[in-house]
Amino acid sequence: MLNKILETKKEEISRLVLPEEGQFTKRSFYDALKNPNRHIGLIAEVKKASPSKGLIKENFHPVEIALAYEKGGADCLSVLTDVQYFQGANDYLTAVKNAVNIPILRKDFIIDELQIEEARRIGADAILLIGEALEAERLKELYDDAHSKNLDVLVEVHDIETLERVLKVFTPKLLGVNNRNLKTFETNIHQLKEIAQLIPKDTLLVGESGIYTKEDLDTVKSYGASAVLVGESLMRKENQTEAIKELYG
Ligand code: IGP
Repeated sequence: MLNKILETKKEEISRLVLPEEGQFTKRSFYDALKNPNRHIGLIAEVKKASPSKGLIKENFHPVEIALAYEKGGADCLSVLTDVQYFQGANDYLTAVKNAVNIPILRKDFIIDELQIEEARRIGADAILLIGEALEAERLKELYDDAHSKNLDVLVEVHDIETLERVLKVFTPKLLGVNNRNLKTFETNIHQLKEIAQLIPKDTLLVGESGIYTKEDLDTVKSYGASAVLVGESLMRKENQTEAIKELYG
């Protein structure tokens, strides 16, 4: 699946036309997670659909969802911009940025500097870089490029092998462990346990995917995560403010 998505991205990049510069104030994604509102930080994801679950939210209104997340005390938001596989859009991110006051992660499959410039221009405060999608040296180049554009970076890995490959080259400030296996789509929150032990102590750890309950939250916290990234379980509820309150108990 990941390979298929990356093929699509290469094709998209070949015909990418950068949008006009927008007028946005940069918000620090990293600082927001470093000083979370609750005992464990929350990146709440605006997610309409996914390749594994299909359509998650009918009557999808990204700005309403984002405002409800902010009201519920989310520290940051993640907005899917991939069109083909996640039914996301750059316009959703820009609309959300203009509506809320918290930092926003552009959730997409970034493999080129052009996409980073695009992220900046549409109003993102941070980007995602996926360890399984890039050579570690290339990941570091894109990581540096994003920082030179004043964007924060969430580096995501799924397994220990990828983490070790990345750590040989550099130490990310923010590291996400995706509990979802991108080959099988299965999620296993215990994926974090072993990986967490290998993470340098100044790196902020984010547990991603497959988090549904307060127990899950407590489990990933006990494994050392400072924050979680939650999409589906919050999106499926009627009211996203209440959904966050329920999750935190
Ligand atoms: C959210 P979930 O299981 O709560 O909906 O997961 C987020 O972690 C997931 O959407 C995600 C993702 C990604 C999506 C993690 N890494 C990379 C697209 C690309």
